[in-house]
Amino acid sequence: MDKNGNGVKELAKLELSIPKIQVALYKTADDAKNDQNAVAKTTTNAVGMYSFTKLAKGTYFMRYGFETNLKPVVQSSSLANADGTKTAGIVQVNVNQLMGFQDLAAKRTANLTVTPFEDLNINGVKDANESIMNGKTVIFINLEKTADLIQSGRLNDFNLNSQITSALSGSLDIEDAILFRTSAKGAAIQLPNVDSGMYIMMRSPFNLTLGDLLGNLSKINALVSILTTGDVEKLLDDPSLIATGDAATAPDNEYLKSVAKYVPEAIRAVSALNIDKYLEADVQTSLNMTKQIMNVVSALPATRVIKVDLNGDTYDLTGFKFTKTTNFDFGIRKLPQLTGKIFTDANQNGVFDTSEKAYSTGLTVYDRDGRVLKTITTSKILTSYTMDKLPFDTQMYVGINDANAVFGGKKYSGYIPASLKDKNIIAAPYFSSKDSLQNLTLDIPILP
Ligand SMILES: [Ca+2]
Ligand SMILES: [Ca+2]
Ligand SMILES: [Ca+2]
Repeated sequence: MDKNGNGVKELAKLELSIPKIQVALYKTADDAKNDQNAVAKTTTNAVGMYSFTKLAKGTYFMRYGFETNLKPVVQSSSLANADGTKTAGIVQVNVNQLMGFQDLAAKRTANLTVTPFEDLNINGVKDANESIMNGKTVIFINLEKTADLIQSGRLNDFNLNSQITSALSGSLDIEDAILFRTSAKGAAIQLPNVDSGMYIMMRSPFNLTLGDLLGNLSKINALVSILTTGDVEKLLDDPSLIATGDAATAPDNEYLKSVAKYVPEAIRAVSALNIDKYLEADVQTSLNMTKQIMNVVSALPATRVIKVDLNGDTYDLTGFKFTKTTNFDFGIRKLPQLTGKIFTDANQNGVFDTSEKAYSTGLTVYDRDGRVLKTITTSKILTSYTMDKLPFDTQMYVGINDANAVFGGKKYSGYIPASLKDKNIIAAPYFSSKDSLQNLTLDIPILP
């Protein structure tokens, strides 16, 4: 196991052999690349040794790294490509003596599962009646690699257009530093073959939309600009970019502003960390080493700090605790909504009777400072209306735009802020993010 990734086996660094991994032998490089016509296949034994016997003299190609928790490292005997690069995981060997030795360098990796689900009872845990939400994007950031990406200027130069196909499917890799993944088809997101390192995983401030190429690229461009400059303007200037339609990104943009402030700070802080020491340290020590980063990240909602160690073991370090796990659940709430019927209450009984007609007017939701949070025009034909994507934890006031319309329901008699004194306010709903209530019914009878 090549802990330091230099392609050389160093016992002094406790780089031990890896048991029970597959090794295959081929006559040609092409066969090795395509895993076809293997001369022989074997598996390393309990102490990580393998052997191929009774071989005719000549040149062979060995391939390894078939396991999803193993990533080959380039070493001196790795297959050389035409452009001078080398292929990790395929090694060229010349068999011309009775016995030969060949070390194979590899790193342990982790297979992670990310589950965005609708957390109906907001306990942060996926209960049996709660389902995976499709179309929710999660960003997985290797802090060290991202710091390097930014410092070297490669992030600014990164050509997103070269990633067109994957952007269409809602997942995109900026090198192996920043990964975007979007849930689909009711399945959890799989992150196979994750290198050892320090990671943060967070709900994206936007969702990548299946098939929306240009939209996805501008969203990612905006996020790249946040990471490189801490500047949120690009995203805020274009509200369509941040419309996730759920509770991780409240309409006041607080989440986004925190991302812009704290993620670049965490990336800067990782540069001061001795990452090799961190990776070798036990979990408690690594927690202590990363206090500064943890402090920064704990200010971000819906964000995890993750350590994948040199053995591929994975720990969730969020909140200064540690849990060994490869599963990361992201509880999501749909934003609150108001629904009901708005109608001319012909018989003035305060309730809707089937013969009563729809009443078309503007309906507006204000906050206490008189800012418009949502406004709709109700239908001339259909009596039902919906005002969705309302904020949590905000005192709201519902007003009928038509000042002359007389509300025939139970009058709202509570406090009305000065800024709304001249509005036709009929109700004052409030949704707490700590409460599972997210739908309110408000029928609006209008006196004829
Ligand atoms: Ca080494
Ligand atoms: Ca739950
Ligand atoms: Ca009625």
